[in-house]
Amino acid sequence: MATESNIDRESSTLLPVADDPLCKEASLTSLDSWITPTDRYYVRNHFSHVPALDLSSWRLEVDGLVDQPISLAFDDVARLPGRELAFTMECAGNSRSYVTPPAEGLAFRHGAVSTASWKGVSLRAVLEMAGVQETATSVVFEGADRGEEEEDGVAFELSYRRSLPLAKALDDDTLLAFEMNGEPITTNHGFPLRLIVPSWYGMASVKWLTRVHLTDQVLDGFFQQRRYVMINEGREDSLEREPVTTVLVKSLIASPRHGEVIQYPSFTIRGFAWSGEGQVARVEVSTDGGRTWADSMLLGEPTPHAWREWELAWQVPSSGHYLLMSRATDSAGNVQPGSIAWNFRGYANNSIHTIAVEAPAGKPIPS
Ligand SMILES: Nc1nc2c(c(=O)[nH]1)N[C@H]1C(S)=C(S)[C@@H](COP(=O)(O)O)O[C@H]1N2
Ligand SMILES: [Mo]
Repeated sequence: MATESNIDRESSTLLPVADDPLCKEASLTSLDSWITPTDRYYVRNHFSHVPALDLSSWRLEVDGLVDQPISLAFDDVARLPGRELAFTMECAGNSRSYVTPPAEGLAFRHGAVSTASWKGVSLRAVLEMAGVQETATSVVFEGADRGEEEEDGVAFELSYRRSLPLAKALDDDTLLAFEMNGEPITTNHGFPLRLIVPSWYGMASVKWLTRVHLTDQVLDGFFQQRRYVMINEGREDSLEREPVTTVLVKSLIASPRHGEVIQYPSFTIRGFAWSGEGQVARVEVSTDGGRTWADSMLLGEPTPHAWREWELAWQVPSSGHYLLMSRATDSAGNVQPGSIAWNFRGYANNSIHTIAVEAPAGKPIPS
């Protein structure tokens, strides 16, 4: 498959989405390994300012409804019992470019999803050091990045803040991570410490973490109430602003890529599938635009928080144009839809991935 590996090499760098704030996405053909190498992992920043934090002066403040507010140095966190897990992180805005009619927000194609091995400590261990008071119901996380946003023509300065329900914060797999793929987390991915919230869309995993605040209030923050809420079609005053939380079941075809001229008569279609609501139970593939479906083979072992690779050996019947689709089902019975219910910001687009490929006329190329 010489041609295919050439394609992989050509497109292995991240694709630009925005320069300011910096946002880059993976190319689908570069997603050719279960763990995404850090230089191929998507980047989603909200501000121009990317904090360059100094390890010796950095502190993590834990305060609010706690028995004892604490201020931790990096080593105080790093010496707690370690925990490492593989987690597939997907931006809630991934695949937004394919929402119709077009939705507000950055034009991510399908590459705002990546998988890394994250090492750190359970957030729970740090919360227990401070002692969570009985009245606390949620935990607010603050990053060191600051910048401007604008609403109704009024500009204001803010930092990146998000809250989690206390029960989710106390989950053993909610991590304070300091290593990504065996190295200290890089500047763009949140050095020196970031939150990792498995099963939830990426916005929950706060980077450049400096403060953890226990509270009994609902956070009225910009990134909590104005962004990452579902604003569906309908009258403004009847809107139900449901928060964006758990990642919906989804699969992508990583190879071939859209528009590829494929080798045939046999071609291995491969990709990834994931769900925040359970394990991936099956991934079906259609090579005829959705008229018929075949079960792909799930590769490797299931893991609690990371995607599953799948493949299907396709016997291409003849030259021509083909529409390939993949459709995942999770263990909770959720199936990818043909299209999503439109929402104003185009969040959580988990509709079936469809690509067009061509098997050229002429002599089939033996593989
Ligand atoms: N402090 C801070 N944390 C943040 C963000 C941010 O802009 N600032 N972006 C969030 C969003 S929307 C996503 S999808 C992920 C992206 O993480 P990555 O850049 O490491 O891929 O980080 C989240 N955490
Ligand atoms: Mo995101």
